[in-house]
Amino acid sequence: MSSVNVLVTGGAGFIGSNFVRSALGRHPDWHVTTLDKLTYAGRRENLHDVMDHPRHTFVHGDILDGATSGPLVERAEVVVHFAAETHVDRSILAAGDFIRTDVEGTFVLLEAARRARSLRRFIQISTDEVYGSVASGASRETDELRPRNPYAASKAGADRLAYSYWATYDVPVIVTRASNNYGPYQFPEKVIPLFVTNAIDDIPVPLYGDGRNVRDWLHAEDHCRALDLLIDAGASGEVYNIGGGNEVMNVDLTHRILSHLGRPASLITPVADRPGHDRRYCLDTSKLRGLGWTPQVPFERGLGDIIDWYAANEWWWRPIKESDPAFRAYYRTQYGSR
Ligand code: NAD
Ligand code: TDX
Repeated sequence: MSSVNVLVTGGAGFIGSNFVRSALGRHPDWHVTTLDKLTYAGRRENLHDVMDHPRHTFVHGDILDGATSGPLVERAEVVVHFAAETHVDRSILAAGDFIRTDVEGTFVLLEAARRARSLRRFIQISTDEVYGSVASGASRETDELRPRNPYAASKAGADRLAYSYWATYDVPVIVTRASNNYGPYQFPEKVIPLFVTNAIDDIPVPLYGDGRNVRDWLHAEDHCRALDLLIDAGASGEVYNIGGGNEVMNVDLTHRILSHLGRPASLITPVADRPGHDRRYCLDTSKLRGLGWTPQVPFERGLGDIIDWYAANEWWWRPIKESDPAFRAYYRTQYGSR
């Protein structure tokens, strides 16, 4: 069987590692190459069970380094581009790496994609944050982009740059805009793993502002299934929203986490709001559903299972929270000396 060469950038991060694992399991004809810089968020442990898989190659490198990333793109039939700086709060503290990796890094990959001879799909992983805050209704793919924080703006830049390489150079780009993901191996700076791991340790969970901001939760497995479908059935030059359809207010999410773990509501500590905090995201997913996708993981079950996963996998998160100097320095900046 001849193999399909698939390049996954950022494959050692949260969603990327879930994608690499599911791709190797679902596609016996794929050879997957992971290209990852291993920033604070990228970890070999995230791929521990597939690192030595016979159809997986791991390359430690920076997408901005064209000498490394260029030939990998040129050899690929499918590129799934996850690599990015991804945490909104960090982008508010310092935006430089977001512009460099998310915008310029995407540019380096797209330039290589112009030269690629067998490339049939370039998936640009964008985000629902590019639409900005949505007071009511649901964002459609044709809606105006109004990103409101440096992370979202850098992703919007990359999103439109990728689109322009389809319109101008016929690179087979698809742009995906997913809602908030949850699942295993999510870095414990993001709300669900942060709150779950704090609660396990009986330490306060810092809820921003009035806690009434709304996010729409999508299980990483459902995200991966959507990407699989789009690689085959999506149309170049198109944008697809990927949303779980699970709108939850942060304060309700927090209560659910605490109650699942049998921890008291008194752990909830209101803290200063995130500057420019988007109130609500919500995606209209009818375009993707029209291709036959529906989310498979109900949020009630998925949230419970993922809380149990973090409880059972302290080997993964405890070293990050307790001894990773980058995490500790960041956490101190955000929340003081806890
Ligand atoms: P993450 O922060 O967990 O992982 C990012 C990965 O990219 C890490 O492995 C990191 O080492 C790698 N990386 C960063 N800079 C790099 C560079 N210059 N060269 C090579 N590798 C580099 O992120 P995530 O949450 O898995 O998000 C993955 C993608 O999905 C991002 O593009 C993000 O914008 C998008 N997205 C995320 C969510 C979400 O809820 N997490 C929702 C929608 C879209
Ligand atoms: O300590 C916290 N307290 C809190 O109340 C943290 C870290 C977050 N929050 C709130 C802010 C948000 O309303 O929880 C919500 C979720 O926050 P994050 O986990 O930081 O995610 P968000 O800002 O919504 O962005 C995520 O979804 C879109 C990802 O981090 C992005 O990469 C993705 O593009």
